[in-house]
Amino acid sequence: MAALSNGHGSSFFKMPPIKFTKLFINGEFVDSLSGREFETRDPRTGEVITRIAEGAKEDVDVAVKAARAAFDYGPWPRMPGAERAKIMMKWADLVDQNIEEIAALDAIDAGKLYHWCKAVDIPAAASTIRYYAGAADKIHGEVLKASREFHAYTLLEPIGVVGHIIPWNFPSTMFVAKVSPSLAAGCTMVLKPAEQTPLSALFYAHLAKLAGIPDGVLNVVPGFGQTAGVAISLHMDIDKVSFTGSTEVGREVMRAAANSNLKPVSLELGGKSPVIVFDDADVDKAAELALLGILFNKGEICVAGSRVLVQEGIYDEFEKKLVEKAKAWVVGDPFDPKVQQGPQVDKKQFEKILSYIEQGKKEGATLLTGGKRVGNKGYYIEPTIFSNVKEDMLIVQDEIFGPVMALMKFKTIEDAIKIANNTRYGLASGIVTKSLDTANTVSRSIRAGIVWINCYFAFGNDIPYGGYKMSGFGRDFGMEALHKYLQVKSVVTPIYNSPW
Ligand code: TXE
Repeated sequence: MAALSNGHGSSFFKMPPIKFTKLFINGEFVDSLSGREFETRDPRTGEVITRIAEGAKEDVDVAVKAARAAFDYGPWPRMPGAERAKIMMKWADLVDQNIEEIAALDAIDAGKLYHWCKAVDIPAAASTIRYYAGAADKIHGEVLKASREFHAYTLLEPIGVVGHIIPWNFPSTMFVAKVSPSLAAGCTMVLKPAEQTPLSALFYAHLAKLAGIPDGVLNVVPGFGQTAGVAISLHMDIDKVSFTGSTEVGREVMRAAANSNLKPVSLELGGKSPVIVFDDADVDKAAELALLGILFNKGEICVAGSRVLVQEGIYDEFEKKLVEKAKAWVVGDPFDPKVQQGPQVDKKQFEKILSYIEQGKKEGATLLTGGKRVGNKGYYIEPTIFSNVKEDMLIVQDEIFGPVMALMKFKTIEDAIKIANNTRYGLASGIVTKSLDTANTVSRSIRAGIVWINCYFAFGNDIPYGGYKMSGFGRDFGMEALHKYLQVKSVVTPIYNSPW
């Protein structure tokens, strides 16, 4: 396997300027009240990039106060949607003007491929902002003909102050997926980025201010889950929490909401998504798709196709091609344009993945390729494929969140559906077949929030995204996401002497 440049030795090594390291509250960058800071590290080397102001409960309180005042008295929720849209469009333009810098921040903070971020993630972030800006003046209720005696209509109102808690694997995508629909709805908010990746969130906040988003509407409080995160989910003055992260923490967020003010929560959690390849598939293309399904973003994506089910007629040929392709996959410095996979985000995730690989070997699965770290610096891991796995093995049931695939053989369509649904998760799924009947039958039988037929990772601003089962509930993207941040109010008035 080609392991390319790894860390400081690389001629591609870049360090963008770090301009924002403080909390963003009420339109200003401020120190934390405790004066504490934490380190954010470069996963290429494990070295410290910079120190960031560490928000905790008291800082969340100040941020919520600012967001509450901006909601109760400020212009944002009261503006006509078209005015909010104008400001959001300007924000999107500023994102477009700073693509390279934001892409570099995500690459050093999260180990993401710089050229991919530059070409896809950051332009897509701007397009997500524009999508919801376009919705801001199209939020309306319905007129209801309640009865002969009453006339009624519904108003869609912003839900209030929103708490967003986001993870580190897609710092830009997650930021705009949460912030844009809630802004369009007229909400104000406090967002906590993941402690591993605070840099781009602060940059987006700076651009939001430049665009004219009023002070207090968008507050960004970097910090840890057990302090700042808990303070958000327990807060009595936050009206809704939108969370993306692990299933374990999702449970805690829901419990905190129940134990405080019963705020509604939406949870986008883990996954163990199946990719099902049928005998009639083009084997070469299917192997390529399945490999991308697990290796894209180093497997750090909640919809990773981590279980690959292949029908017996093509299994041997598929396995051979898959392993060949995995061996040719290029791991290395995420700033190098030839590289396909950068380092895992941090030491904790790196060690978690390696320990699952050991677990897989212990459980008796066959290691077809990979299984080790790459190089001796940073958090790089080889593309890893296990075969001869059993459905109850931990590597088949648990979310590994790394470049580790479990490959399985099946006989009939019924077997495939049964194996695919044998998981506590239900986020995504993929089907590779030329048969429309097979695609239709399987897509209706899979208990997951998205089914990709003859494609994978096909995302779009208007495609809702979220889970069944323990993958959570609520949807990001699409108009579904906008409605998470709206309340329905019914208004009823009597009508006298109407014959209708
Ligand atoms: O997640 P956490 P971690 C999965 C993936 C990964 C595992 C652990 O399997 O290996 O989770 O990753 C904040 N109250 N996913 O530990 O802890 C935290 O600060 C409130 C899948 O990084 O769930 C961060 O901002 N907030 C996932 C966010 O929650 C808390 C993406 C996510 O961190 C908190 C990431 C608490 N008690 C990990 N504890 C996906 N669905 O894409 C932590 N946080």
